[in-house]
Amino acid sequence: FKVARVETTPYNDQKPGTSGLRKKVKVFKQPNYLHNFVQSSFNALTTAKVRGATLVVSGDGRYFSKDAIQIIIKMAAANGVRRIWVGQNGLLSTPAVSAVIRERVGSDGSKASGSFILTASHNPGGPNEDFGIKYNMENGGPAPEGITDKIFENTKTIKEYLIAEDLPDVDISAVGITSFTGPEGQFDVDVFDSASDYVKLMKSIFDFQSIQKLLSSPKFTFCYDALHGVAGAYAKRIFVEELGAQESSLLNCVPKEDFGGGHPDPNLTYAKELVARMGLGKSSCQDEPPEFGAAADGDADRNMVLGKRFFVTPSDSVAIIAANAVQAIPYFSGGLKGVARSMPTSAALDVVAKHLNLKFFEVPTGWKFFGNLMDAGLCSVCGEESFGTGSDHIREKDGIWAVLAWLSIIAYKNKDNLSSNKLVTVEDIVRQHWATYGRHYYTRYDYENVDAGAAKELMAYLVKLQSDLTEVNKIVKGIRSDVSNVANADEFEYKDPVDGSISKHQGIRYLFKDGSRLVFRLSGTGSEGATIRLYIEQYEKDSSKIGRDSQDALAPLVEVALKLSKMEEFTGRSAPTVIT
Ligand code: VG1
Ligand code: CO
Repeated sequence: FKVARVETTPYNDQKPGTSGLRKKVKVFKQPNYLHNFVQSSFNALTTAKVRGATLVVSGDGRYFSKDAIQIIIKMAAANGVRRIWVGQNGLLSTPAVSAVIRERVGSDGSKASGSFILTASHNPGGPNEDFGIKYNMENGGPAPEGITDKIFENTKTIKEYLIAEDLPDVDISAVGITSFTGPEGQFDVDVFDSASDYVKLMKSIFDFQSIQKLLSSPKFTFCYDALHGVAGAYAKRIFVEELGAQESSLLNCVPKEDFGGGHPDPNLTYAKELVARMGLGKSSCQDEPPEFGAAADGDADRNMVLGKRFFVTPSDSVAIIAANAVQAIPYFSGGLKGVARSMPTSAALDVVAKHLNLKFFEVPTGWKFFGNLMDAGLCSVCGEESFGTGSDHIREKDGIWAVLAWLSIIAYKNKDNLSSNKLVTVEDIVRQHWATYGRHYYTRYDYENVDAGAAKELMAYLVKLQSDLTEVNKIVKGIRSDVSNVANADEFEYKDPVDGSISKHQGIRYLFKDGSRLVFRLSGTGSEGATIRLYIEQYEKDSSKIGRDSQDALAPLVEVALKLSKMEEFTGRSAPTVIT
């Protein structure tokens, strides 16, 4: 093939957000839009990470992925990349990409040094929906801000990109290596099985035999919903073929370009079918619900865990995994190096860390901050309130890992009574946890697609308010006299303990004397308008008060949050788009 230099002009909207660049497909389809971003990414990397390198290119299979993969292959060839690895049909979950970068060795001994992941994660897909691209580094984690800032700078000045226009499209539906010859020698495209590296890694972490025993016990019933995302490519292999779950326990496990028209976000609003099957929500099924249910998002890095008629908050989930990991999961049998959560995630994990005397870190939203801690050997288990849970086995959150962690814990709690007909259920495990550590009532209100100007004004108003706590408390008491005092208010700022980098403006916090918190942030993953996220949390140690309905328990704080922020005045919204 030949290398063509193609002239181009910059776009001014290619700033990567919390997790890469996410835009409507029609934005990505503008002339050279994807090309500019890919070339800007190559230009942001050191030469050694491009020339002669091995890169992974794959994603959640959403609409436009197949076109994008062919474009990236041709551009990689022209930029001197030696090899491109592609999951069969272009499918690799985000955690599987991370695993492949860290674990896979090519037939010629090659190792990957980075990856383009093609996904807009939990955003819907299809011709009128979202596409996304992000770059992951040699450690298998998202590019740090230093790199994403450079990519953005490059997109603003780009003048040309390199492409092997005459390279034929590669058939990515069949496993195998295709070789080409370019001006600098050989270039290979290696299409490989999407699941095997990841399955191998999972088998090295968990005790598959004990999970298999649990799944084969008649008193334990199981259900998994991939929401037509890429998790489907793993669910059958792991849950059915390896662990012996019944095929009928898999819902929506055929990956689709448009996620079947749904919103591939595993929460109580969007995972409707699973929620009904689990006996939650209004339209619940007649049949006896399964004992355990879980769902994933489009790229399978998120998870929702449910018990029979019972919802596990993601903040509780990571705390419970941390509390039980050493006993229940062989990978952690030597102990935990430390634990970490994102700032808006509830403090349930903090209490476990304190109790078990573990190193603890609070980082800004987004997975890239956990990676540095893990690379430095400071953190084993981490999580976010946004249905993200994971560990240092890779450098991304991991939806299927979280499910296997929960199944391991359930298997462990039932190891002595699997033959009796009593089961220690998901709900039992969570209630026992609350009884030991106290309960963090928690809810998140999302206001999606709000006018961007109005959202900024609301945030600016809240920052301004913070300068005078006496005034804040006067307002708060005027709204509800039964909530505690605001003891502190700030904008969260993080200094990375490993590389010393500072991230500012990571969310506005109102911290109450009794440990309650209100947090306001703007989303960094949307593709249109602004999304305001409001996080509300209240800690209850008194065991007689831990069994309340969480929306009831939080009602006073919610009222304070909405009135204090003048939410309706600024946004015109009387209710959030989604409550989780
Ligand atoms: C959201 C979540 C955040 C998560 C991010 C990426 O970001 O709040 O916790 O890490 O999505 O998840 P934001 O900036 O919109 O609040 V995924 O599964 O979309 O890659
Ligand atoms: Co995701």
